[in-house]
Amino acid sequence: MKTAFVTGATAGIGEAAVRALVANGWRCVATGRRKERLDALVSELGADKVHPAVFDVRDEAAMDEALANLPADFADIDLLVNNAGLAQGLSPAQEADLADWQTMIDTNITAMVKLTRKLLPALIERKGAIIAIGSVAGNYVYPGGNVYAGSKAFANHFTLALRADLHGTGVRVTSIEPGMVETEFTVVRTGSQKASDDLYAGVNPMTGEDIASTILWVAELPPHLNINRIELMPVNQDFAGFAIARGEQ
Ligand code: NDP
Ligand code: 8X3
Repeated sequence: MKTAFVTGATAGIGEAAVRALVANGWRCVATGRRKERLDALVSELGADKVHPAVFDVRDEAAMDEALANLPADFADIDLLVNNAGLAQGLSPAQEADLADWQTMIDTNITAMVKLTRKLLPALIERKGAIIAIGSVAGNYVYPGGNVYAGSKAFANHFTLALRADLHGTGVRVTSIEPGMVETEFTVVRTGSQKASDDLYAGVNPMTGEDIASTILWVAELPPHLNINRIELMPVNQDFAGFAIARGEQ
């Protein structure tokens, strides 16, 4: 039985990924700050299938402790799913709260690279795989995207760059870059719980399950095959053109 380490498994894409992987015979280390959500996953899917690792990914000491305390059955990681992340603020750069920017950098960039670096020797030893959830926001910019978009451009590119360093090791690396997915991310992003403020309302967005099936598909490909990157959007999302302002600047 193979073992996956899925960050951000208390909600959205990560939670759906754990369900999909376990349903297909994987064991999962499921991480997040909300212990009760992880405990519920363990109750539902079984303690032999899910190990809850409760820690804030920005806390390196807590990350180290979680890695050092993996039970024997969950200690040999075959797949790292770098998923935990968030968009916070998304106001114009000139109005942005620096604390929001720092949170996104710490979570979407710093935590991801630290965890990846710590798991790389084990992943190389097992000829494992890394799947990272980047974003279309890393490929196309939009107003208010600023640091979120930058952090996801980093995620997309760091993941691709890992392929170069891991050349010849047998480790597979894939960047999955979704557009709009209806998850708790949409609430954090808009800063509102009101459905009428939901940016994704009426879009018929993708679901966590849509992305989880993609993760599962990539994870189960034959070992000689590497998908470098996948970009997905709901049909109702597309690219905007250039914005043009006329007159004196
Ligand atoms: P959710 O808000 O539903 O889930 C986010 C997950 O990340 C939660 O499990 C949360 O766990 C975890 N997380 C966030 N901050 C921390 C932290 N400091 N420490 C530990 N865990 C943390 O969002 P999604 O499922 O949509 O997002 C998952 C990934 O997908 C993100 O990287 C996001 O950027 C990306 N993405 C999302 C898109 C979308 O439209 N939804 C589109 C493209 C990419 P907890 O709060 O319990 O700690
Ligand atoms: C967010 C993707 O399309 O909502 O990562 O900006 S999108």
